[in-house]
Amino acid sequence: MNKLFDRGQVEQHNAALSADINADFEALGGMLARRGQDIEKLTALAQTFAVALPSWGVGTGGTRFARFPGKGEPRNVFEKLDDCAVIHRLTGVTPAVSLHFPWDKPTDANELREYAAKLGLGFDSVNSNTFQDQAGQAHTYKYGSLTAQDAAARAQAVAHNIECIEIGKALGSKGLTVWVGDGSNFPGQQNLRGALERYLDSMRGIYAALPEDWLMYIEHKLFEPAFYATTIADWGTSFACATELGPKAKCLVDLGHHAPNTNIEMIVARLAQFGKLGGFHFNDSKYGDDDLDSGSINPFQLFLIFNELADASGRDAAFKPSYMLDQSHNVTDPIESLMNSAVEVQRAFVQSALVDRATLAHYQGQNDALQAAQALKHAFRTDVSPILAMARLRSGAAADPVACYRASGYRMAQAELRPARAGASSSGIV
Ligand SMILES: [Mn+2]
Repeated sequence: MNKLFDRGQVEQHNAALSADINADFEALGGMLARRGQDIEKLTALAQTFAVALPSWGVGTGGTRFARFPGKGEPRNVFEKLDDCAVIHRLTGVTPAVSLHFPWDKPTDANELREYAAKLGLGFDSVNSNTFQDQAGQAHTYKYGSLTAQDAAARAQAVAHNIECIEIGKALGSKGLTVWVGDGSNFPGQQNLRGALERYLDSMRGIYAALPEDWLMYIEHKLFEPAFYATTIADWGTSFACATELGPKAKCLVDLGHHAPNTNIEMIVARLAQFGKLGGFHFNDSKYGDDDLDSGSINPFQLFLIFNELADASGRDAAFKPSYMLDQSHNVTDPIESLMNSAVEVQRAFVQSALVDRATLAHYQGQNDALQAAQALKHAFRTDVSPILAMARLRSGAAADPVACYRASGYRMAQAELRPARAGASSSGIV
């Protein structure tokens, strides 16, 4: 458990850094005031930010070639929640966890819900898994799940999603994220239209089981594991299916699920315009679905996405897509990567609030492309770290989450408490 952080360690850590943070905060506040911006408002805004954690992210991910697990990795869903609680304790921005079934399937949902509540955690949307076969499963997903030719395999996949909803209801979740790897590896292998018709038919069965106050998130992905044609490959297909299914179906944008150089911020603008932007899986990529840490490769893209979200929020105060991290940590301590990534996404959120929208609109109206671009760059270049640190201090989190975590010895303590067990940890990337 995270008792380590209940012994005044965070307070001691913060006390040692608070003078420096106050000085940096004051200096930045003065600079922002000259631009007509209020650092107190920005800090209060930073404190409203939240991003959910993926339960599968607290274990080492790995690639299709190998996995090199670290010490003290969580071996079950309770230990995953323990690690998530540490991340929230130190960053103050990750109050909810997204579970993946059957990996995280509880024997007693109420027990799990109470356990999470004691840690100060809630549950974000739940995720189904029909991209691999489970032990003892009657029908294989080798040739697809929701789109399978075999009606029994499709029915099994629908039933699994409905079971996910039932578990999610017991946990207090309000959404189901559906990603399927269905598709084909050869031209001609599948009738492309027929596969999507079967998908929609299956999804209608799942949609019918959604509670009134739930949303269904449709996650698209360009390719992999299907390397010729993926059934839900792009935002257009996702949008068409969400529209076909009804108002409770929305599109989920996983940043890594696009071709390199795709203008993801424009996809965000389109989906927001037509009321179908449900949420995000944040990560970063260089080549494909790399699942690298958020903001590690292209922080400007992350900023531009949040710039579109700020624009959408300005048009509709009720606009509130859900935010979640979805990353694979292969060479870092997953807790450190998730803390850092949560802060990087929060950083882009705060930077987007620095954009002077009236000035930007003015330059756009004048067709002054250079100054319009500079209006964005001006916000992006501003180092808002003192705002983020102050927000953490005021929220009771750690001024420097990674430094506080390292000083605590949490990982070494877990290595003692959690001896590795073969096959005990499920970890995957979607
Ligand atoms: Mn994802």
